[in-house]
Amino acid sequence: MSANLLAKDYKSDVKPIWCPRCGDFGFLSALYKTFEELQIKPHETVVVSGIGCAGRTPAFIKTYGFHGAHGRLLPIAMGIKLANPALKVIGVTGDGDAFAIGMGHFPHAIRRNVDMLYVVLDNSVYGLTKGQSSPTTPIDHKTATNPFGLDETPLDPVAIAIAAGAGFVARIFAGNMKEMRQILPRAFEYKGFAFIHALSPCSTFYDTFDLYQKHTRSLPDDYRPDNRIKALEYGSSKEPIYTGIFINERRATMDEKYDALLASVERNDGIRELAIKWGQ
Ligand SMILES: Cc1ncc(C[n+]2csc(CCOP(=O)(O)OP(=O)(O)O)c2C)c(N)n1
Ligand code: SF4
Repeated sequence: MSANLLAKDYKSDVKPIWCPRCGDFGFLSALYKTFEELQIKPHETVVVSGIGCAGRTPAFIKTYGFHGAHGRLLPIAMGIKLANPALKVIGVTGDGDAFAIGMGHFPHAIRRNVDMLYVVLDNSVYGLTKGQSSPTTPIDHKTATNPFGLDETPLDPVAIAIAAGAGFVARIFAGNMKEMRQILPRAFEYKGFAFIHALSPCSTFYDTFDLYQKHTRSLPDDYRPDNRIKALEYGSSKEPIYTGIFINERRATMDEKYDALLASVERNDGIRELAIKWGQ
């Protein structure tokens, strides 16, 4: 690879096998361009995933990659970060993987503030297994597993991340390249757990492209990402569905806390002083 890497240099030899017009293409393209913009070093980067169509992402990128077990992206990412804190860790997976089988890990990765970027490509169904309902499927939507419509209330991933205390929370739409190009570099540069809820339509089993095109709107220009109540209000709005950065606040990361803990053990000051120092 040359010194100045281009977006195409980050493409692996494996061609995406997603369906035509799958939203995941738009996100992947924005990711390659962000890698070029930030000159991300492939040998210092690991893309981790769970299982699903979105979970295939690591195969298409020329960095280190880990296609993990269903729902276990976050523990794997945390292990990678603990083993080598110098690595840039990026998790990419689907809403079923993240918010059904893998949901138990989400608030705890936030609490630990694992220094990583976590992107959930949300198409509101299980794409790989042919369109069954997921935790973000809208109520009444008919799927293979709910032929008479769904009677469960969908989860709101942005609201959950904000309420759990995530330091960086954003939403993007895979059909809005300009905004993805603005938000992705900010998420990459954030130190701590950065969560991106990516609206990424499944063109085969639930094509929401026109719906999102019509109902998404960027946060107002005077929006400031430092107020959790405002973030909840905008983040959980259904009409319009806001895209942008809801929260951007610096907090001590898992590796910083562990470093401080080790130093404290050496000095013998105990955990209580550390908790006061972290303001928790
Ligand atoms: C332990 C386990 N249970 C179930 C499955 C079957 N399975 C594969 S992918 C998937 C869900 C995929 O949906 P999502 O995470 O939303 O990703 P998408 O395919 O829509 O991108 C399921 C249930 C599996 N692979 N492993
Ligand atoms: S099934 Fe849906 S999510 Fe999977 S590749 Fe096709 S369009 Fe994309």
